[in-house]
Amino acid sequence: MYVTKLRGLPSLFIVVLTASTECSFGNKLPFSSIPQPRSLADLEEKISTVMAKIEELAEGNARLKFDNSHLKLYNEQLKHDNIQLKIDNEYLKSHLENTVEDRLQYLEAVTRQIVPPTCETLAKLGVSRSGTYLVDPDGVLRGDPPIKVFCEMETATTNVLHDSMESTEIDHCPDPGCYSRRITYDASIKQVHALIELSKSCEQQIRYNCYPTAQTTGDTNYAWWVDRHGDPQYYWNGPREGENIYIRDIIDDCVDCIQSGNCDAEASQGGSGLGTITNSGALPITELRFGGLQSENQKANHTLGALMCRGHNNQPNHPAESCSSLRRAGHTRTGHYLISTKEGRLDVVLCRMDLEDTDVGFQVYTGASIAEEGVYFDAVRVDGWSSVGIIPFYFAEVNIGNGMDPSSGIFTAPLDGIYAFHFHCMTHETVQVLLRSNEVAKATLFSENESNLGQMLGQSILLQLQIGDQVDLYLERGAIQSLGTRGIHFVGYLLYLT
Ligand SMILES: [Ca+2]
Repeated sequence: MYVTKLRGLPSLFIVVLTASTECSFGNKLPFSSIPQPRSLADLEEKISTVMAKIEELAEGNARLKFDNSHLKLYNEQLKHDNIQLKIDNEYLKSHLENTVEDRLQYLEAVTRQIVPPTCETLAKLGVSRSGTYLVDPDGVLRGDPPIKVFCEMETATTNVLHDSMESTEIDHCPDPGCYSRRITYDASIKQVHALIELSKSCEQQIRYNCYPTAQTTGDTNYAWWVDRHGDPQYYWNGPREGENIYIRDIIDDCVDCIQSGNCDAEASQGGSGLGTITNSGALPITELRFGGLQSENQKANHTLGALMCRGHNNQPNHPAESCSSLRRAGHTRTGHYLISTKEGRLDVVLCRMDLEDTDVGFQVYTGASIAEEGVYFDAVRVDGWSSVGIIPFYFAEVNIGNGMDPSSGIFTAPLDGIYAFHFHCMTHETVQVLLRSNEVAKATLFSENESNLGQMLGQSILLQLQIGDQVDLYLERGAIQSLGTRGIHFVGYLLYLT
């Protein structure tokens, strides 16, 4: 029994059981914990115990294997879930980015519809932080797109920047204007012009630093700047277009080393000047030209400031002359406006502010006009008149528009238009009076009165007159009476402008 059992054991256990060792078989079955068998039965019992332990361990191992395979599966699932989460995350990120981009684009589109024309407007809206802003001087949703400018809010100044604001050394060359620097602005020239027209004042500063240089001497214009029209300008300060204000006039201590014979840069004296061009009609400066730098010892550099515009070019007291001038005055809404193209009259026009000034249909005449001041007169005689010729009057009861000269009896049309005239007088004899326009008879008042009885005569007429046309009453024969009762009236008034 012992042998059979013993033979049935794996050889490993024989070795294990016969060995006396300090080694341990895991924590659960230390060899030292197995007591030496005292008999066969005792040995069988020990073996049985060991076998039970082995089975227990085998079961544990099987559970571990099972758990391990499940863990593997779970791990695979986690990996899969992780990949899916990454995909979801990428999608969400992409979606979020798209959403943000969409919203930014939307906000930008909205912003472009509400950008103000100048920094002056922003300041009026309460914006107080100086910085870079979008403005649209030539109008929202038309013309050129908005431009970026620097708004200096303390003075509500719009600064248009350009590529020549840093100090730039002038290249050596001897001839007048041989050095050229073209100025590129951070805005279209159309927007720059619109900004200038909207503003009350604009200016641009230029700083010129020099060491001994010939360009400040004599009467030769070695330096000039080019205005918005492409014309050279030789004044370096103020608004004085057409004058020669040499650059030396704004510079202190710039010695001519050629003329003085001292071109030693160490010994020479430098100078610096600052000029401010304030002629809005010439701005912006589009090019700088310098010359006269012959010696290596001659040095000069220029710094051109931003175009600075401030204030608002308020609508003048007199009526606007066109839709364009209304637009420059800040009107942006399409609608009917009054403009004055001829003195004394206002024409009703439709201004399509959504169109360009040059578009057909930008300014449409409606045919309706009104006189700035009416034309009415009532000339009076208090006694009769019997001399052949133009009938004069004592005074005018009403003379709005000052068309009538009572003492001469001549009415001069102040406006183009259709006028009404009426003439009434007393008579007791044969009489003939002509109503004339520019000495041409247009109507006749006639009475053949043999009875010598007093009569009241009258005549009315409508005339289309041009400015300056003259109308009078001409007594051809007979006499008219008034009997001291204001019996003679010559009345006229403007009915409609043409
Ligand atoms: Ca625009």
